[in-house]
Amino acid sequence: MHVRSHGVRLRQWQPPGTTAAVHFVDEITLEVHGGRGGNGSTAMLREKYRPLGGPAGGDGGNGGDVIFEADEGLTTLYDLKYRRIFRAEDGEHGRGKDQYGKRGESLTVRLPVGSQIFDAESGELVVDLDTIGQRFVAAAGGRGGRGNLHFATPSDRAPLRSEQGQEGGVRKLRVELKLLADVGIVGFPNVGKSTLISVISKARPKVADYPFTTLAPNLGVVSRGDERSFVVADIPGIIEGAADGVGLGHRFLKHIERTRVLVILVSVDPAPDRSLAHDYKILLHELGRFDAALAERPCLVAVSKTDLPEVREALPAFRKAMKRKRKGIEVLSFSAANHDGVEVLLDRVEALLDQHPVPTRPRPHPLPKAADRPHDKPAEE
Ligand SMILES: Nc1nc2c(ncn2[C@@H]2O[C@H](COP(=O)(O)OP(=O)(O)OP(=O)(O)O)[C@@H](O)[C@H]2O)c(=O)[nH]1
Ligand SMILES: [Mg+2]
Repeated sequence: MHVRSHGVRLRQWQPPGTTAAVHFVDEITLEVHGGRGGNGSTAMLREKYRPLGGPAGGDGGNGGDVIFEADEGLTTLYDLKYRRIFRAEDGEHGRGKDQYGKRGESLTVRLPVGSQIFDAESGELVVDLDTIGQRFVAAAGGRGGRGNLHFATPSDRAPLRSEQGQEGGVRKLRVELKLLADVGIVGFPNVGKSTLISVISKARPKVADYPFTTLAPNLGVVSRGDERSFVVADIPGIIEGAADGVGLGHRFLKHIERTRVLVILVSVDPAPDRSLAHDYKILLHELGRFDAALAERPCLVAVSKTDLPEVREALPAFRKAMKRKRKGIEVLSFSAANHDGVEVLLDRVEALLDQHPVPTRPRPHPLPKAADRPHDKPAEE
């Protein structure tokens, strides 16, 4: 495909059949600036009948914080891509007549659950927003300065002293999204991964009969009964050589790195060098090349499109081969077209999830309340 950029013709490779640019971004760097604290005021009360009313300069308000919040409704960092600096509001300056400045508004930045925040300079992991609703103060606001009414002493009843507000915290951070899902669906292009997720959840990814229809991960919530649900991720197709960048490469495998269970989908493809057993082998090999732990992840193998006669014909030989080579791995089959076997597949996924419960993560710390934070404490005399 050719595109024009600044009048220059550029050659750009895209997977066959794709045209749309993808609004999926999984890494950004940004700067967060806490609001500056307002200055304390130096003022004397002078009223008509109280000429020596004393110091009356109020405190400056604290600057607002920049707060990150993990939002389950987001699956990409795209919305933040073009906004590099996030600044919370400054605190107001204190004024005369004992008036305190207003606290600066905090700025809440919503990030997808699974966003990991790193210090951009040291590379150190600052926080992993892996829990829905988790909040984290990325940059604290500066403390407001005290006004002169705090500095009166018996010997100095009219102090001219007040404090400047403090600068807010500033940090350069890198946000890397690794989606959080319970189940990852992996397979060659066109095997019906997106069709499956559209049948078992409310997700409606694009489905089409050409490879690389899916260009970015999709998440779907599978509800089972009233109480139970799990999150499934459909990622772009994997092909031989993905580790070397063939097709869409390995880029999206990181989004299933944190799943508990994989469903490896295979189906019959007209390409001459492909077979169910061949595809399965390649997929495991590519998973292992990306991350050895991923190839070891508890998994189910499922053969899709069983409504097609050629799939049904290929099934017995595949089952036999799997029994020989991979004892203990369950081979299921289903058709997303007529829903045959879909419920059984979900039962088996659920059972496997039960065997591999979520590792217990410590609950995130609640945000400090205003009264607990040093710069929010009432100024000391
Ligand atoms: N007959 C039949 N066709 C199916 C079934 N499931 C999916 N298909 C068709 O297979 C083609 C590919 O389906 P997708 O769901 O887009 O496949 P995918 O694995 O997501 O493909 P990529 O996103 O390109 O990796 C589409 O034409 C679907 O209609 C099925 O159960 N039976
Ligand atoms: Mg797809």
